[in-house]
Amino acid sequence: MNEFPLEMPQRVCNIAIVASEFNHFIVQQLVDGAIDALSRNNVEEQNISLVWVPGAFELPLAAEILADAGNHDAVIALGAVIRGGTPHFDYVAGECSRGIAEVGLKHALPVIFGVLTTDNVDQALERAGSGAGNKGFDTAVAALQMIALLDRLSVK
Ligand code: INI
Repeated sequence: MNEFPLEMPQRVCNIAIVASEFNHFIVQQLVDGAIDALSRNNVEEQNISLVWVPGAFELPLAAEILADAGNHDAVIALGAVIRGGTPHFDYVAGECSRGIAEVGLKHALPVIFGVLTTDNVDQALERAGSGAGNKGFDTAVAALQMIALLDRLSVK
């Protein structure tokens, strides 16, 4: 049996983070968590690009541009869509997740979905806490694991 367990990459990785300004006080914590996870796994700041967009709806377009540029090993999309905050929650959250998935499949690149979709601010804050309770941290780990996997599967 050929098994491919989750591993970390054994090379220099270039990572792009796209983050939405909407609900900035939550998203900044996700960004901090992602950068923390990257630096704990030997990704240097000079190899991280951080791009801000107005809201989660704009994340797929920015992710597409970064993926198309071809100089990043993964794109991490971070945002917070809160149901209580908008009557068009379903449109924003739905289009965002669909678009992010589409970019990843189009480019065969890890494009990681780190967008919180919650009923209220308290739930979002719970998932943007420190360490393991931070979705940004988790998504950065997932990005690195996917880079290592794609390296081994030789699909890039
Ligand atoms: N964008 C978010 O990232 N989160 C939200 O909760 C949100 N709400 O509540 O509306 C939101 N709206 C803005 C949207 O993402 C776009 O920026 C806007 O519609 C312009 O295209």
